[in-house]
Amino acid sequence: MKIKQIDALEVLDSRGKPTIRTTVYLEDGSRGAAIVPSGASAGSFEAHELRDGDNSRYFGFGTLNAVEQVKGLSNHLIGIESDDQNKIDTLLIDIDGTENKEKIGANSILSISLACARASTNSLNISLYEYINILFNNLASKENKFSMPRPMLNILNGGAHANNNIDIQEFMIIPSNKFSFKEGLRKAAEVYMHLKNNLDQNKLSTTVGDEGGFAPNFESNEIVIEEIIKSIEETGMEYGEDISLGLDCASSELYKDKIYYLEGEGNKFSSDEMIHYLMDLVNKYQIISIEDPLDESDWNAWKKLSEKTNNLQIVGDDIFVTNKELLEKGITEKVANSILIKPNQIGTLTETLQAIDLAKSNDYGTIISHRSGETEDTFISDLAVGVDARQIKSGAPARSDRTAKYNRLLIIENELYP
Ligand code: 2PG
Ligand code: MG
Repeated sequence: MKIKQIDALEVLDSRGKPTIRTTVYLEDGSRGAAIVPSGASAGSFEAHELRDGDNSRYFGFGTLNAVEQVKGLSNHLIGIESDDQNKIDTLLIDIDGTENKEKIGANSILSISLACARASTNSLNISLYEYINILFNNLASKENKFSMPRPMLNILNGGAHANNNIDIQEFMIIPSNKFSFKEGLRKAAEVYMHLKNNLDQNKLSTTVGDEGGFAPNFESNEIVIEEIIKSIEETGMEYGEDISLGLDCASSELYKDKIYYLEGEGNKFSSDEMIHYLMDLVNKYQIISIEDPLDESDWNAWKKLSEKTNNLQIVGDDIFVTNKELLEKGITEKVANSILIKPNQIGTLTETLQAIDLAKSNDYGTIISHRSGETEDTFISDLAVGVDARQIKSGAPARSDRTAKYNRLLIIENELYP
């Protein structure tokens, strides 16, 4: 159905910072809206996020320029078929004309791109995950069915997402894939509740970080891991069998002048020492997934780490930034074996789907991800199901910006497997 009008608004994300919400109106009266999230530990190669820089509003974080950009683009898009996602995204990329979308802003562009998909879905009267599946299969090298993703729930926050002394950014519990989504989520939520009681009893803070995980001070990463394993076992589950552990080290945040600074536990590591430290953690605690173990520029160390492991999931976030050229380089150089997918790192739905396809055709795992600055928008839940991504991370099983995604998945599961 043809696009009739596009409008945008400055709204707030879960950290109280402004972001952009765009609505696409179609000629048949349907409409679709999307709100774009935003990161704190953003990779330097991410597409550009347009902020006003006007310190008299929101400390410079305002998005009024982005809103104006979207309104200005309206004229170029009116009359185009909203389900011609490739044409829309290519047009937006061409109008911007820069390498990393710095003129119009990846936030402005993505808000239009996603809102077009939503509007088309509403016009066709199908579910968003079904629509995404059609789009994806049109460009993918293999046919993809729907699948419910395995959640990775960040229940303890450190790094740039909390003001505690923990260096590792995310400690994620991962329910076994022998469970349905609903069962896995329940078990993870029970562990989260139990961990809260344990922290409380030990007089540790139960306030939460950006992604809903607890954020107390601890002496070391090892103690955090042991505390989480204890909570899993005390909840009546078998660690490793029912629930496993994954980490996001967000190491680009720890790296300066070729040294990794783990200030919280008073450690300073070269790349080789960092690999050694992390592999010790992985082996000692049977960790199954590790994201950004090394800095985004430390490719040689990434290669070394990737060679060392067989069964470990090694996830590239800042190093790949959902960018198919960087992923291509990773595949050629045998770096990592999975990619974190964040649509706002690249800026259009089409490019996001292309990165997922490239990963899947090379047997790289795909994990659809939220940002630390989130909203009520649940697009990533439908994305995970529609592209058969198998995994999603959306923070703790708490706080509406996080649970909105898990709740949407409960609804989809109920629709697919009533
Ligand atoms: C990450 C993300 C999401 P941010 O590093 O994986 O958890 O954090 O959005 O701050 O980049
Ligand atoms: Mg990350």
